[in-house]
Amino acid sequence: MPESFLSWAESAPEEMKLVPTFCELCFWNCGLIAKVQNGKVVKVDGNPLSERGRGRLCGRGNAALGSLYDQDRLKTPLINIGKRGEPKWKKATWDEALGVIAGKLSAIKEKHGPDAVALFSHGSGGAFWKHLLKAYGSSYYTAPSFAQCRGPRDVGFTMTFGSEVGSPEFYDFSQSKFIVLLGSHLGENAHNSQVQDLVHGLEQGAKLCVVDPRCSNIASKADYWLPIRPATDLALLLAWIRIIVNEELYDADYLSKYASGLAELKAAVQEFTPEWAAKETDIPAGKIVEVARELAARKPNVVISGGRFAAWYGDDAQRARAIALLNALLGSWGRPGGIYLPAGGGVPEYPGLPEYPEHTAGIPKLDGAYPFALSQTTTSIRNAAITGQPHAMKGWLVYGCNLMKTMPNREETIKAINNLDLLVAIDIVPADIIQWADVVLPECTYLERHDALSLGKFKKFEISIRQPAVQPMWESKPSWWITKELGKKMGLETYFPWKDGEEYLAKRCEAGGINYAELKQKGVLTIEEKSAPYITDQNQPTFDTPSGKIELYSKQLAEKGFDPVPKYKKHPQPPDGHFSLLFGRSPLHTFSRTTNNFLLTDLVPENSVWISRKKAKQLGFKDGEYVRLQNAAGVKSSGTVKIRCTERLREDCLYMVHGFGVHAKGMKRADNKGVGDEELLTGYQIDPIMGGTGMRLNFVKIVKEG
Ligand SMILES: Nc1nc2c(c(=O)[nH]1)N[C@H]1C(S)=C(S)[C@@H](COP(=O)(O)OP(=O)(O)OC[C@H]3O[C@@H](n4cnc5c(=O)[nH]c(N)nc54)[C@H](O)[C@@H]3O)O[C@H]1N2
Ligand SMILES: Nc1nc2c(c(=O)[nH]1)N[C@H]1C(S)=C(S)[C@@H](COP(=O)(O)OP(=O)(O)OC[C@H]3O[C@@H](n4cnc5c(=O)[nH]c(N)nc54)[C@H](O)[C@@H]3O)O[C@H]1N2
Ligand code: SF4
Ligand SMILES: [Mo]
Repeated sequence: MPESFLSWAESAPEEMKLVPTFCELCFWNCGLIAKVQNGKVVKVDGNPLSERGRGRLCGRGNAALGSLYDQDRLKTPLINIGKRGEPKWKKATWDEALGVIAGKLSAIKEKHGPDAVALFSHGSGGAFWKHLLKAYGSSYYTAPSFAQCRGPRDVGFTMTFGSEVGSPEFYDFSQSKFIVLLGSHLGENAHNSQVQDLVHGLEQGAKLCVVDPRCSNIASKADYWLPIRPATDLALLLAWIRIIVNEELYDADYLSKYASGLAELKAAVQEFTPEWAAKETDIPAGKIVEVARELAARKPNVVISGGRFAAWYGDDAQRARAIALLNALLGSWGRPGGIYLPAGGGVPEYPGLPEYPEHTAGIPKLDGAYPFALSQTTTSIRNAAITGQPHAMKGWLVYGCNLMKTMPNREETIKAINNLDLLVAIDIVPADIIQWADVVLPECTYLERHDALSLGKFKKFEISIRQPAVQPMWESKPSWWITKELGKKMGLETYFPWKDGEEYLAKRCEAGGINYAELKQKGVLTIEEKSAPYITDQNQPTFDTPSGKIELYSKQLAEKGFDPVPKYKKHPQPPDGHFSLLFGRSPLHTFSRTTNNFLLTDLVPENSVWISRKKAKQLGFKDGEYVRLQNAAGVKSSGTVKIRCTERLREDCLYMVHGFGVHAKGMKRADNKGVGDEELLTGYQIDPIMGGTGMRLNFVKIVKEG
């Protein structure tokens, strides 16, 4: 037993203090209660008041102490006096580090204007950085969680229903009678309450169809597992739409009230017969028809979900639209067991803040080429940094994003970074991106800080508070403090009037009529007033599309030269000797965020590459053998990964979980463990509708080590 533990255990135990806050080991933000004794967090439990977890935490959430007490954490601000990518670190005081940043940001603004600076952000503290960026005068706020994740889905649904499907998603799984998951491995994707809802729905007798080239954990519990040929999901979806339309299995009353374009939709899908789709997808025509009829028989209490990660093949907004169309035809939007209508609600910003400076007039938009980008894309910002077009891009603030691992084509990211005058990384551990930063700022972890509120639009509106369970360790600081101090150095102090994180939260609550003392004590407050999740005579839905209806045929897409009803496009299949590279999530890790967490690395220290047992035998590979991977463009993985032979995968695919293959010496447990899928994702295809990057189109072979 380590000595430090003994000395702690032997000191007179103080009374246990309970601090309600919320988890940041992923973005579900489950409410938790930290148990604190003698100045240490000794355990975390789920907060029963939180709709996101309902008293439970997932495996990662339970491992909070492994992140908090990770000795590899960033401890002081750092300034790189070496080269980018081969850093030599000089420890700096906060005053010195923030001074360097403020100086560089002012110089960039003077020479190129404020729009030459962008913020990449993922996580709750990002709100303070966004505020700082806007006060500085830039509007370039971006995140890989849009263009490299759920952006295409949000756009596909917005084109159809006029609104997104939400995050957390408005899926009413617990009351569903039929659930279809396409490329979504819910359960391994461990979004807490959503997994609970799915399990509850199945217990109540919901039928489940999982479309996945891999027999995922959830596929193993399904009534139908359809092992689809990768990159052909749209063929299956269009065939299902055709069956439902031709056999009039749709919800006719619902469509006549709320939708437009049924006749045009019907005409557009006639070529997509089940027999045609069977050839594309490898799923027998009879099965395609059977599932469509079973699904339609349970309308409107159905959800068809394409998961959250939607950046697959570059025509992803259209695939998402096909999924939205199926939900629309079966009347699931606004119905029990379908997609519920989220509660309204909000909390005002801190009162009395000055207006942000006007956005620079006449400056060309970075995403101008993608007419339906709902959010700024990372790739356009990267391109601007590489080319200087359509305007200069010289400074990046990177908050909680590990861009070296989360944007496709690392070479392009490096090229862009090398053109910058400033890269600031705000992180908690010395992750891959840190090696490319000029200045590194150590944020304290979520158990040590106040943060922006987390607002949840569930059936009821929910407000969660983050508050420190313990004091920040070493020199680490919360974002509300870092941005305030940086703001001061840049002459922006009027934008940061709060005394501290607590006063910031208390004032916002006061402005919104929310009892701060109660929030602080309970951790989560639920507002019932605006709750009306289902359509009734008194509760009619509104659709924020140009026509005010659900658009089965999209005029706005047609007007911009896109298909008003999705059309199928054949995607390349693997060349000889290669496999489609599939990737997903480890239930016990969040991307690379947790790969150094000592509680989780004990359980899952590295990833493996799945291959069908038959193929492995043919190619002479053994279970447990370490190999390298090489993509069709000739790029070889820098590390090695263990083979896992399985019956649960198509023969033309390989599968691995994302997050491993960290290359960061300071992260001792994670460095060089396993292989990162991103090293092999050199190819990507941009969605012309919204700028998302399809990344599932890379083909890979296995090469013997040595
Ligand atoms: N534990 C854990 N949970 C997480 C996360 C995490 O890091 N860890 N991350 C969260 C985030 S941000 C996201 S976006 C979600 C992502 O979670 P999901 O939305 O569920 O999506 P993916 O990770 O893309 O899903 C991977 C599955 O898609 C299958 N697949 C691959 N190619 C194809 C194809 O062409 N067609 C079909 N039908 N299936 C295919 C793979 O075999 C795999 O089973 O997970 C969230 N939840
Ligand atoms: N190749 C490939 N690329 C992908 C994906 C994939 O599966 N494969 N998935 C895509 C998806 S779904 C998404 S959502 C994006 C996510 O991509 P990103 O937005 O880049 O997010 P993460 O990978 O979560 O970034 C994690 C970084 O945040 C740091 N961090 C953790 N906690 C804190 C904190 O409290 N404060 C601060 N300041 N930093 C913290 C971690 O140490 C790490 O460096 O990636 C996308 N890109
Ligand atoms: S799902 Fe797990 S990791 Fe994500 S917020 Fe909830 S407990 Fe934390
Ligand atoms: Mo994501």
